[in-house]
Amino acid sequence: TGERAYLQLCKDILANGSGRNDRTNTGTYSIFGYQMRFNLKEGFPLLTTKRVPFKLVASELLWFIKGDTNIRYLLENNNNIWNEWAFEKWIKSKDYTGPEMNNFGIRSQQDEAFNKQYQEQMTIFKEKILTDNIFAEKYGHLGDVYGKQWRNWKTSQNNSIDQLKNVIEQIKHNPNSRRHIVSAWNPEDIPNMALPPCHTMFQFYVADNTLSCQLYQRSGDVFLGVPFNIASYALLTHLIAHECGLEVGDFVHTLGDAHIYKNHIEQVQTQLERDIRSLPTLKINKEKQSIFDFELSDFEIVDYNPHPTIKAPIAV
Ligand code: DHF
Ligand code: TMP
Repeated sequence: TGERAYLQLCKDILANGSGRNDRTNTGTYSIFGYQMRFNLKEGFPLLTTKRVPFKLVASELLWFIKGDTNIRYLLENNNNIWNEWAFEKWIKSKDYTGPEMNNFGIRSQQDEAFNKQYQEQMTIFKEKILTDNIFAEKYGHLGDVYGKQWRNWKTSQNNSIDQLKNVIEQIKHNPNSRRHIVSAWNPEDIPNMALPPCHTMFQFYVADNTLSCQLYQRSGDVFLGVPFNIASYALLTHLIAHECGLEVGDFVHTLGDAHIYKNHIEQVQTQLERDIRSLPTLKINKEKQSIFDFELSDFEIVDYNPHPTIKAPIAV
């Protein structure tokens, strides 16, 4: 199964990864270039060797599909996975007057007194995003990230391109095309993104009435981010196949810099000791057709009995 490939990736990094410093100053072990294949017919690829929170994966994907780039929608769905990157823009702005928060990611892990202050400021920030429209408009945005590029890529002629809608039309009407591509990597817009896209571009492929998808991910946090990315693109492939009347095929996951952060090593070792369980199944509300109409309540994961959650700090 694909999960075996994921665990093998972890083993390969631990055995052969180069120790290198990184932007976040956490330190990683990393390898360059890796490919995993998940046959979506075998089941839905949520890892079973630790619990992966499907609701958070699904609400983040719906947020991309809506073309939204403001964390307010995520917070409304109790999804906190992008908070740090909006918070960072807030504390660096001239409107922020609270205690100094530089390098909060690293410091909150090392200094308990600082962590308490950070948690307080984060709570205030989240509350303001949820309740203050003007504040949310100003400080909830992450810049021109995924949703913007997928749905509303700005051209030099001041038009916009809906890459996701176009690719679905092409899959329906020109399935043999070798150009079913969506790119989030927009060099002109990189400077105003909170984080340059990690899942950079993806391609679809139709054969024998079956839809496959390949993702190129330039940078993969193998313990925290990658399990989400696998589940997210598997869900996207299911949704597009559903709309186009196709079966699901493979999800092919190609990674550039595949790394394990040095403060995730124990967690990975714990996970590697666990046995793989049978995969869950995804159920999609059959009343709905278009990928643009789905809501969180239209998906359900059944028969998911994973090993317990393993917590780890995220590198900011
Ligand atoms: N930065 C880094 N360093 N790694 C990432 O994976 C990452 N991912 C981002 C944004 N920036 C990033 C967006 N995706 C989690 C998972 C995915 C994600 C961000 C965060 C995460 O923390 N997952 C936890 C559960 C979180 C929760 O329950 O709120 C996990 O255990 O899977
Ligand atoms: P970087 O921009 O310096 O590569 O840092 C981004 C980090 O976030 C890196 O550890 C990869 C990780 N990441 C994922 O693994 N998956 C994701 O979906 C996102 C947004 C980030």
